[in-house]
Amino acid sequence: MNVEKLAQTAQAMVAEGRGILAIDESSPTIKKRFKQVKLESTEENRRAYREMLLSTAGLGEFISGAILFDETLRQSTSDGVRFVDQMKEAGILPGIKVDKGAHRLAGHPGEKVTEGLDGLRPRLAEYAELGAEFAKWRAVITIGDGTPSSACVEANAHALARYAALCQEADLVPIVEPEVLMNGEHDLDTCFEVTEATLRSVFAALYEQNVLLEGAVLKASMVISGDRCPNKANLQEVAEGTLQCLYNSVPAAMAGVVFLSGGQTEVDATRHLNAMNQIGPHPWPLSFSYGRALQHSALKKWGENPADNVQEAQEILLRRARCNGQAAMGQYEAAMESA
Ligand code: 5MM
Repeated sequence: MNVEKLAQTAQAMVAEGRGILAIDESSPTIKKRFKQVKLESTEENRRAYREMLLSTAGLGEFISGAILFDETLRQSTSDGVRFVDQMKEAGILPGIKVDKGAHRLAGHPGEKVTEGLDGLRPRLAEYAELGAEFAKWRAVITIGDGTPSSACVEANAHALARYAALCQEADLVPIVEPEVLMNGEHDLDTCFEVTEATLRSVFAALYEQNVLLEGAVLKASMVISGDRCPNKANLQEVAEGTLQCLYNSVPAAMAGVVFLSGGQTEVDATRHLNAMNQIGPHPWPLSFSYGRALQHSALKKWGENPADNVQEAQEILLRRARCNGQAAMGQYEAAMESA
């Protein structure tokens, strides 16, 4: 394990004013996203879409790294340049999603555990060989009637920690992502309790597995009301609740915290991040690792006419990346949306 390299990469991932682009949708997820814009999920469409995103001029100013799916890591641009090489040229670190998805947790109806530990060591060695600098593993925690169970939280925390230790052994920085889903009627306080318990369990497991926190990045969900909650918390409450929760459970040694967007609108995700960074300074850089909140409008524009709308879609992506880059420094303003 190269401690210095891990710490340097982790710091680069959360460098000032930059964040991560999550484009690691698995085959079923990208099929769903393409369906919304009436596109067929063929290998060539997926390649062309990701080429459109990754070849956006100037993206590296706001995007430190991008998380790819296995298929994308092996693909090239239409000119035959490997995406990994194109990204490195643009100053964007290549990352790879290495989990095998969330599957039903036996004995716990409605709950899931993320799989993928079997054979992970040789897969990580191959990904490092292909040029990946960091990896990602996402656990899913569902708030519902009597859930999450401690069995679900602990099983996911254990898997995240085993994954993180294996990544560091291969000199890849692990992004540790325990996502508390925002689906449900629950209020902000419930989300706070579940997120805090989940994070405490994750950090206990990371400690147990000897994971180097300076060489790891937490990808967290914000503390937010459920999407069907009748009394939704406001911007300030989300920002303060999320910060309090992180302060209660995330060691200061962690290299950085990046947020997922989880179904928030693009602008809400930016405003929440900005509000948190206006309250700082914090023990760790607070940035973004958005999937939908960076891609939604760009995909919509591209999907209308993939042959002609590349430049317009790239402008939309670049604007969202810039707005989030500013939010990562607490300097976002609404006027930037139309700049
Ligand atoms: C981009 O989507 C990622 C992969 O999802 P699946 O395994 O379900 O295909 C996902 O892990 C994503 O990185 C996080 O959920 C954050 O994305 P959002 O859209 O919530 O910001």
